[in-house]
Amino acid sequence: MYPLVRMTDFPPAMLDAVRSARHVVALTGAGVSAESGVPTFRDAQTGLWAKYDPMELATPEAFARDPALVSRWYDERRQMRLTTQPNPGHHALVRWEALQRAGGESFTLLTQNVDRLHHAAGSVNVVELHGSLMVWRCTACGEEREELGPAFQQHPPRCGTCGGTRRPGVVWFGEALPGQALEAAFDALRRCDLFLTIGTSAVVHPAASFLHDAAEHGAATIEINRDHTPASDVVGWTLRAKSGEALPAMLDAAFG
Ligand code: BV8
Ligand code: ZN
Repeated sequence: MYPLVRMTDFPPAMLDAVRSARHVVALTGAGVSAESGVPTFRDAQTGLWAKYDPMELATPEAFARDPALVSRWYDERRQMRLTTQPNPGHHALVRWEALQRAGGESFTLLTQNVDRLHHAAGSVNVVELHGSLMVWRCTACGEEREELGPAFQQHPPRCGTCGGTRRPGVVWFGEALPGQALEAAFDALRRCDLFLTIGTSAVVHPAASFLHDAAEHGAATIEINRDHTPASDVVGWTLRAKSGEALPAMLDAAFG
């Protein structure tokens, strides 16, 4: 049986772990952006995309087979993201990072999300494990640009410098995570004394293994998720709640 925590009575030991942590690492997934209106990665696709499996589309093979289709899918997600705002869960993580830094401690935000809502909320030390939907990279010369404008006219878009084909700057299934991101993640995991897994189904690797790495180094572990996940059975505490409610409530209970 896993240690299910209700929002009304946070265990004192859990609040002590939050208060006393010197190196906090928070791993976030699509559930943290859900309350901003961004569909989670595994939510049933809607409309035109209902007949596609995101696991199929988020691959280099899909882009090679039908670059226009995959470019359109990502551009639609990019357009949708431009209409969204960070939610109280994002803002609570910004508050927590500021509290840690004010106390000379550290806070590392490892995100699987590609929507840059953590940046929009004001998080500083963010490690994008799976790249970003808002950045598009030329497959020929490698030029990268953050795209905050209207839908592309052409799918896939062309590089302004060399005319090459541009792709979304995300990490697809079967692609290696950026070396720098992995290095930053492992460095933070080695030092962390409190690890949180928030709004992620905890099935995508290597991010899903970070909880085990942290626990191996003796970190206390907390999950915040609306549903049960494989992580629920191994964490110290699991809050069955929405991150936009649980994070602010937990910080208020711990820090006032
Ligand atoms: C790699 C970008 C090697 C694109 C994504 C070991 C074991 C098994 C498999 C593997 C393994 N190692 C590698 C693999 C293969 C694969 C993998 O993990 N497959 C799994 C699925 C079986 N991994 C890879 O391919 C990785 N690459 O390892 O490369 C390599 C090395 C050298 C050289 C070459 C290769 C690459 C993985 C990255 C893939 N790209 N995204 C895009 O976004 O389109 S992953 C994708 O899934 C998203 O980024 C998403 O963030 C991520 C994880 O999903 P979640 O964030 O968890 O979202 P999900 O919808 O699943 O869950 C949401 C959760 O929130 C749910 O639990 C829900 O209940 C909860 N929730 C909802 N609302 C709320 C909430 N919780 C709280 N509050 C709420 N309001
Ligand atoms: Zn180019």
